[in-house]
Amino acid sequence: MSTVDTQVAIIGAGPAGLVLSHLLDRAGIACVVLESRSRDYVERRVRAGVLEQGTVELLVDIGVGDRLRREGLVHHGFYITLDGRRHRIALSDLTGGRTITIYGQQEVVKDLIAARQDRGGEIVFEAEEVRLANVDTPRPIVHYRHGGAARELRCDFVAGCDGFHGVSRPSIPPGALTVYERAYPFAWLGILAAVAPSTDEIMYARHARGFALHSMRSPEVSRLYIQVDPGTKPDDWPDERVWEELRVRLGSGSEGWQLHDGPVLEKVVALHHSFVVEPMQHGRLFLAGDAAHIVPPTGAKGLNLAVADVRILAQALARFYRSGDQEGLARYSERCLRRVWRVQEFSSTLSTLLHRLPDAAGFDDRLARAALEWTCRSEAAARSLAENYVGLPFDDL
Ligand code: FAS
Ligand code: PHB
Repeated sequence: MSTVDTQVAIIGAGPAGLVLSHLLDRAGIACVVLESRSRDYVERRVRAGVLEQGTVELLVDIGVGDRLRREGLVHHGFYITLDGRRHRIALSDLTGGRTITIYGQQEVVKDLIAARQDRGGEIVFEAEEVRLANVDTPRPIVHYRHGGAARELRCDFVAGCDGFHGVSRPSIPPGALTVYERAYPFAWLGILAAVAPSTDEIMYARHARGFALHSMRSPEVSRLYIQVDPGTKPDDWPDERVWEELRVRLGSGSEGWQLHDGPVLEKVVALHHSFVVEPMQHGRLFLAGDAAHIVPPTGAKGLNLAVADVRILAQALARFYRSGDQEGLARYSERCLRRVWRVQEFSSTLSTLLHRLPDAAGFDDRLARAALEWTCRSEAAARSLAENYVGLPFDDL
């Protein structure tokens, strides 16, 4: 049995765990990241694509922003198409110049891992059978297997950054957590396509046949989604059927706009789910990111919320190691949850407004249409949408 001592054990090398490792390193706090998958797997996993202004500023600040600055697509607005008519939400004009940046999550993860390794940081990939122990004592232990051998990581704190399906949250006694969740009666079928985006900014569409979204990853690669039933399998939708549905819902051919199709590189189905656990801490175990909360992807918030959590956690840990002051740690959950519920409310409302609801011709559908029309007409309503979409400044909440 090999035993290693550190200050903070970080479970998971997703955006939350990796950003935390950089922030702790900068504060002179020792940490080890344990990741169950291979480096290649986590660097290829296609997920988020929209970075809030605050997330970009933080990534630049920790010294992993060079490629992001070079290759990220900065957007000053996005479109909402309502039954074929396009409206632009002028994000920067409505928020005093704030922007979003399109840059794939896997690119962020690649940059974070490369920089961490360049700075001699320790990331253990393919760590198997990770198990947490003694998290309600001053010296938690993380047991795991690596290279066929049993290992122990002894630490002061554990950061549970292992996503929704990780081991951290389930290691907390059920009675100690309150779970809030909501399932949505729709899902997204998402494609990655080797074709130049047909729009200069992200385009959301509310259509009688259901939601559609045109996003991108680069000047050569498009990312598109359509609303489907939750039980849908990727093979239920042959490529041509996906493109045909996208053309209809996005209004290709109207207002002189055409959607260009191309080879489909990847096809996934993503469920819509809202989930929050309170508190986000148990003893010396602190949950961050998807390990503590899931938001429906409509607001493009998941990755950004994970970064906001670990920023607060790093500040609290730095304060503790600097002066022994535990107040930041004691208030970690409360501070994170203020932003988590703001983002949950925003993402849940946007999902309901933009998707075709089961009672498609009913009262709720009419309400959603009216709310969306108002957002496209009222500057005050558009400003509220824009402020939430670009991301509220970290210290505003
Ligand atoms: P992650 O899930 O990214 O990372 C957790 C890590 O822990 C993983 O690498 C996992 O392998 C590892 N792990 C799990 N169990 C472990 C164990 N037992 N031991 C060790 N390691 C373990 N968000 C957006 O903002 N915009 C989007 O467009 C968007 N699109 C999405 C599309 C899809 C299909 C999905 C699933 C999510 C999407 N999200 C999007 C949300 C997504 O970006 C998450 O919010 C984000 O990955 C959260 O980051 P982490 O909390 O770091 O969790
Ligand atoms: C994406 O680019 O994957 C994306 C963009 C906007 C969203 C969700 C996902 O709301």
